[in-house]
Amino acid sequence: MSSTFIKALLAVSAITAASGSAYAAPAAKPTVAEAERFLADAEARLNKLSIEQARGAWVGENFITDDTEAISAFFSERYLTASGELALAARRYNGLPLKPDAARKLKLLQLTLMLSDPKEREAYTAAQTAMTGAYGKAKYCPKNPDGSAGACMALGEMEKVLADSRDPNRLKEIWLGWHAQSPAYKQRYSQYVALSNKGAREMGFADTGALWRSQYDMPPEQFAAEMERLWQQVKPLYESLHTYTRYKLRQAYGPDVVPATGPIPAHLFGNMWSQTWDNIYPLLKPAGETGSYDLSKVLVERKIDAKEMTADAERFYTSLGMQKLPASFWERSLLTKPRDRDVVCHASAWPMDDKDDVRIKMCITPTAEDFSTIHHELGHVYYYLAYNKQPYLFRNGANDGFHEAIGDTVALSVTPDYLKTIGLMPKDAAADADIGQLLQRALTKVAFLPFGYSVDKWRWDVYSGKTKPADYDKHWWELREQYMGMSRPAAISEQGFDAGAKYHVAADVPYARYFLADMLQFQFHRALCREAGYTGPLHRCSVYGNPKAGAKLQQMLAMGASKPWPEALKAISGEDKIDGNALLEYFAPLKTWLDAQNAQFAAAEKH
Ligand code: X8Z
Ligand code: ZN
Repeated sequence: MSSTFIKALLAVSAITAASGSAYAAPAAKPTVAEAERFLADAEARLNKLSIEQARGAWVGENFITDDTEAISAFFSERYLTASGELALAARRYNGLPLKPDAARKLKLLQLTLMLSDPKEREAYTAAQTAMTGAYGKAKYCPKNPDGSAGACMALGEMEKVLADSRDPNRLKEIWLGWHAQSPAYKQRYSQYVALSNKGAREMGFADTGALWRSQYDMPPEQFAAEMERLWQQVKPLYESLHTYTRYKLRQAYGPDVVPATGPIPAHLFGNMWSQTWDNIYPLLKPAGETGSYDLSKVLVERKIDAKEMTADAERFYTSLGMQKLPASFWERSLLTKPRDRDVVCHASAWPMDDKDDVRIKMCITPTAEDFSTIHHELGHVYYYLAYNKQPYLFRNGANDGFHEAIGDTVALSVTPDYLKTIGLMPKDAAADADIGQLLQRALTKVAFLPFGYSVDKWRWDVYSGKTKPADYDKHWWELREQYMGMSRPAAISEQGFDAGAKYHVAADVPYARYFLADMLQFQFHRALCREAGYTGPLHRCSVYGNPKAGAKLQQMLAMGASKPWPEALKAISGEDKIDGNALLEYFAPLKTWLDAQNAQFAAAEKH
């Protein structure tokens, strides 16, 4: 008998003792009744520990100090210990003729990593909290031209420069300034990867990447193939957008900065990771469009604060028939960046307990981008509220892509007409016509696709050991060139850690979810618009104020993770496959237009 197995048995006895249930020490042959009691005890224990873990992490990310980091790591480790022990103990019941719910719970319980050595568990959780904290407090401190120390810049300020400046040298400086921060935790990351893999292997997975790919109700190889299938489906649309963007960037910055062929330098897309390009819409907008209506400008001019922006988003959800956010949401959320302390500003939504303590943490600025992100975060919050009656192991999204897609689905209904309805756009404002609006949307949704795909393609190779630390950047940029058509604005080095300059790599949050969400949100949007009886073009549909559509959404949200995700997808859309088709339908008029523009540009360049 291995020592880990003995530990698992001890853990099971400990649960029995702690919960005082009638559950006896495992007999030689497991029974269905024993498995059911085991699951009930496991859920009770994990539920309790998850609440402590959430509190520790909340404090850790809201007040980054050495002490809070230690507190956060302490509770994470306790959770990790329990979930690992329970995962191992759960194996005993595999193969029993359980009811479908219990069988599903047993499976979900085993989709985790298990580190049997307490020292390694401690090192693992400490590294994870430390990297999240390091990312949160990283700053770029440029020197003044005279060599003296200049003011340090936090990520938010740097993102603003990337969004607004059109000076390629300044853009490059800021881009490099941020990407110079992550090498500080590169070594820690590579050690963390080794520990994480060890934990995945103890549970029988090939590595952590395989564990991640196993979370989608299908074998991991099939999931990788699904991702590739989806990418191939939407790739032609991305290519049309990339080609058009190249022409426009060449016009703006000249041929010395933007080459006629090959990858485009990554600092020119208005975003630190070039994952969304909406900030450069003014450079790309169709001739004749005024682009004069600017939500960011309205928010600033009218001094609409973070709370009001959040309340506007809440109003969308209540218009669908959903509940008002609980008072504790408003009391406990962090909506603006504190002036006197470091926090993890990357937007997030938190289920704090098994009731309705839900919060968001976000450094809101008055921009259209943040307005949309608040809708995204509230999507998570309403999902938490909808499934909070489910048993612990089902209190989750149908898969993680569903969780990321809900708020974005709602934000697709934030159309110019809707903004007029709620008074955030003057009634007489001339919004750009269809193509302008679609282009704006494509700069967030279509531009994102290869980024969403390639982040975890890189991590899968890191976790499998195919990519070693000295090749982290080499491989990161191979993928970015291959999928996104972009290049690093300066030489690649063996010490570099550009992937670590992205929050989800530093904090070890899987990323395939956002790629899936990019497709799913259009499937959900199309389904809700149909439910609302809408028959026009998808990009003009808004389900604001339609409780019938709201009920359809709510029905799926309430299922949580209780059923395999294809059933949840079926409940809302009648489809049982994630598919790029709804996204392609939404953007079809833009694709035709982009291809015509690109043909004209190509013809003009020939002459
Ligand atoms: O991280 C997020 C959300 C929180 S789950 C703000 N997103 C991804 C990112 O910022 O990289 C939303 C879209 C992609
Ligand atoms: Zn999210």
